[in-house]
Amino acid sequence: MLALFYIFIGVAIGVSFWQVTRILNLRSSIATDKDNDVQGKYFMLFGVFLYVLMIYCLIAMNVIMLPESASYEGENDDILFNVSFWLIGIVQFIMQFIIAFFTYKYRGKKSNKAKFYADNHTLELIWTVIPGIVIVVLIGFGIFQWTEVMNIDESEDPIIIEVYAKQFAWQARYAGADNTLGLGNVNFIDESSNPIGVDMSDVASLDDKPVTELHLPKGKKVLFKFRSQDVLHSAYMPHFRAQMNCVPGMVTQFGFTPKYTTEEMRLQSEVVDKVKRINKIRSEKGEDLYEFDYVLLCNKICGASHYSMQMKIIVEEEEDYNKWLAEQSTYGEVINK
Ligand SMILES: [Cu+2]
Repeated sequence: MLALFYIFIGVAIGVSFWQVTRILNLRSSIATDKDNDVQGKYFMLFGVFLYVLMIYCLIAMNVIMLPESASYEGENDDILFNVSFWLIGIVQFIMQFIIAFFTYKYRGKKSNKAKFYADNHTLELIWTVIPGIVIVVLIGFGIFQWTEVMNIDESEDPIIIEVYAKQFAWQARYAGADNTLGLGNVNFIDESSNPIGVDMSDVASLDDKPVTELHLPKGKKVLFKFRSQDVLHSAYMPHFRAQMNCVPGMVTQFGFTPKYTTEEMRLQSEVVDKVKRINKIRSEKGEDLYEFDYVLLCNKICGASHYSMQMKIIVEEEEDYNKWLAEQSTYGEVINK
């Protein structure tokens, strides 16, 4: 398939060069009605080709889209995405036809005379006001959604987790029994005993729990706070529709409420189909089979091993989550060992 694509690109570049040389020859001649007729029909054909390509992409590429949002807040992201997608899709479907058809309909003819048509206030009002209203509604909805995931009310007691980025790994810290993260600063970093620079003189640090895997309880609001040690990273949790830059020298945040446990998500038909497709490719290559897991990725090209910045996320029932969390050691316990 890729080879076919390269051949297509090669042919397209060749045809472009050939056409450019033909344009240079045209300087000495004028296009006839027959030329315009042929070019107009070619353009209509090109329009049909675009429709076929678009419909093919819609069907063939739909399978690589993410499954349903695994967070309650992400549902609004999906609504916004779908509304924007269909709006743009319908407008472009109509415009594509108008561009192709009018190019043919008004092709050059010796007998035609151009009409002088300066402006039309009604038309201009329509195509300014309608897109204006649509954009205000879409952006307004986006701002509402942004506020919902950014301004988490800490008095409502969300679970607070720090996600720490550095080239090229994620680390995380749970806020412990007091649900307050101890202070952190790069000056406290010690690669062997304190890799993420937690301030051990802050009493809030002692019950914090460092972990290498994220566990989240289903149905409880989680507030993530991000730090970066070195360069810009971006914490991306695609299944929850969440992404935030991790910026050295400052703390950024977002929050969401997980909707499905990992086990529930594995049973969803969209996920089952996706896993089947991936495993078909993997087994053909003789690779290990894949099992669905939520994942935290880095979505900022932060260096050579950027792609290896991944952390597994497990969403489970609250009971299992509490059990797992109780098994994790606090900084205080680690120091006293
Ligand atoms: Cu990164």
